[in-house]
Amino acid sequence: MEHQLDQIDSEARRELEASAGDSQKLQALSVKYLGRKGVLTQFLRSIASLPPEARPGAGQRANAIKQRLAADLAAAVEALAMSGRGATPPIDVSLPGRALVCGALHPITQISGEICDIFSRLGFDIVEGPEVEKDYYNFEALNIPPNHPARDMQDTFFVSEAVVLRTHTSPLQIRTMEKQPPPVRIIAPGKVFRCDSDQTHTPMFHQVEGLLVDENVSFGDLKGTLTAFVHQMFDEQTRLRFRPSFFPFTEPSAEVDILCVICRGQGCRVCKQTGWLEILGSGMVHPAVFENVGYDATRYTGFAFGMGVERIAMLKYGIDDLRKFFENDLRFLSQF
Ligand code: 2NM
Repeated sequence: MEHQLDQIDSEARRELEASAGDSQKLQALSVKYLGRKGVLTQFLRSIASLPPEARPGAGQRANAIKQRLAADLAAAVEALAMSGRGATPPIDVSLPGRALVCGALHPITQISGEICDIFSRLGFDIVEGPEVEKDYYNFEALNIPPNHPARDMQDTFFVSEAVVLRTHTSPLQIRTMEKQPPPVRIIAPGKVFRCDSDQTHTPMFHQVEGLLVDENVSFGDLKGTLTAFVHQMFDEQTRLRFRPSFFPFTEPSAEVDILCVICRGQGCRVCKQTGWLEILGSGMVHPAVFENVGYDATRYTGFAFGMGVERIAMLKYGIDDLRKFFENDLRFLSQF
């Protein structure tokens, strides 16, 4: 019995020495001696059939051999791994690095920034303010009467009777005029909210509105400023037209159309066969608005305008579905 253990021990050590540089051989050795059907495991099992007085000695001896072999095997595997030749393949320093996945600005943020940059260069300051507004700033001060359709529960998110989610960024123009005397040249970008949701409307979208007030500001200044904007935003050749319109806060009012970017004026589905695309609303600030903020309407005049950022982005990039901006599909977003 003792002789058999000695043989197992010396054989195992001889094999370990021969396998030291090879992780597969070391693994096989571990199975051969220590595995469930391994040599030592089976020897330990066979002890039960020895005469009782022989069992303790044989058991102790076999366990000691087993433990030493396990420790030596572990040490050999560790040494191999440290040498870089083991189970872990050596590092290939010539492999190209992995590119970092880099975030980017959302296309709506980019376009909103581009619009603001154009007006900044024309001398406008950027102002921001609350998305939750008093009814006064969102409607009343802007000359929107209590029975106006824009005030309908259907279109406006009410927080309480006198507080709403702003439906445009014009409240910022009122807040700015309340705080400072003319001249005023500001641009107000931000989120706005309307109780509306279908193919072409989302309950939240982005607007940029602008306001310029001074002495002797004319409709010609409005036309020149917005023409300069359109030529920088689209391209220098873009044709545009001013079409009479109506807003409660401006008089006279005009909407600006550009020649359809899809059909170049021939008439198509996108421009509904008109050859033109509406891109913004504008007008000369209504004297009633000046009165509400304490400006002298006999001394000052001004123009204002507003545009939807999603709409500008769709026209500029030829995107046909507004909802793409809100789905956060990186395959779409990373194109910009
Ligand atoms: C528009 C169109 C026309 C506008 C007017 C004002 C204010 F405060 F001066 F009265 N802010 N924004 C305005 C005028 C907005 O958006 C389509």
